[in-house]
Amino acid sequence: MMPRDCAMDLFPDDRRRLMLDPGAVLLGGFALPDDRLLLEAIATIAEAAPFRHLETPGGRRMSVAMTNAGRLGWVSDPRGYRYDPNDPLGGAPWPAMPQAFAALARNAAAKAGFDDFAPEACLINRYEPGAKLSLHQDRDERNLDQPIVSVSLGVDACFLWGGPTRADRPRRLALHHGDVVVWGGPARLTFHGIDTLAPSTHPLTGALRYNLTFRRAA
Ligand code: MD6
Ligand code: FE
Repeated sequence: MMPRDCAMDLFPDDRRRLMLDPGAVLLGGFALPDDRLLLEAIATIAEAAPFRHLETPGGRRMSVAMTNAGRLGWVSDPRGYRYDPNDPLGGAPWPAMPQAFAALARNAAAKAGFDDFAPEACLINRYEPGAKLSLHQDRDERNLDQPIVSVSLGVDACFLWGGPTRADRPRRLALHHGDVVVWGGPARLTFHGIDTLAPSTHPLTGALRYNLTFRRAA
């Protein structure tokens, strides 16, 4: 079940390839053929680098649990946001990015018009019912020429998709299991977030939603 008022839940034909804005494309169901493989890889990564609730620079515990794969991982703590080659829990390098992750991200980016996307960071978000991600820009990457590729798995979510300033009232777009959003060019710094996850179940993930975001960080 979607949150009551996630208005933009489109017909399948409309969401195969939907321009959200210049530079931002929804590829509905693009990751479906890989769903089980992706979820197994997430479980393996989480054995080495467990999901954890990071603290924001303002001292609040994030409701979304996170981990990373790849040469760099995104972390937040009271000192700020940054990319770190090592997991602060234990100090070891983040688990390597699985081949299947890199290939999916590259293919999705190419389909959206961004050739040769070679991500070095994969942030993995895990949402329980009640978790949310407030409106934000992804601007901790040094290379803003590169897009971000975002993969949704599990329970449906309502994507809040704003504009270039925090004051732009966000539109609300349903994201389903297997959806991929590619975000770059003129849309790269668009404000966005995820509304509070409603209680629901998915056959492969139970009550949870996972999101992979692939970035070129440095
Ligand atoms: C999420 N996604 O879908 C959170 N950021 O769980 C993001 O914050 C995001 O979907 C940049 C580009 C695409 C995204
Ligand atoms: Fe983001």
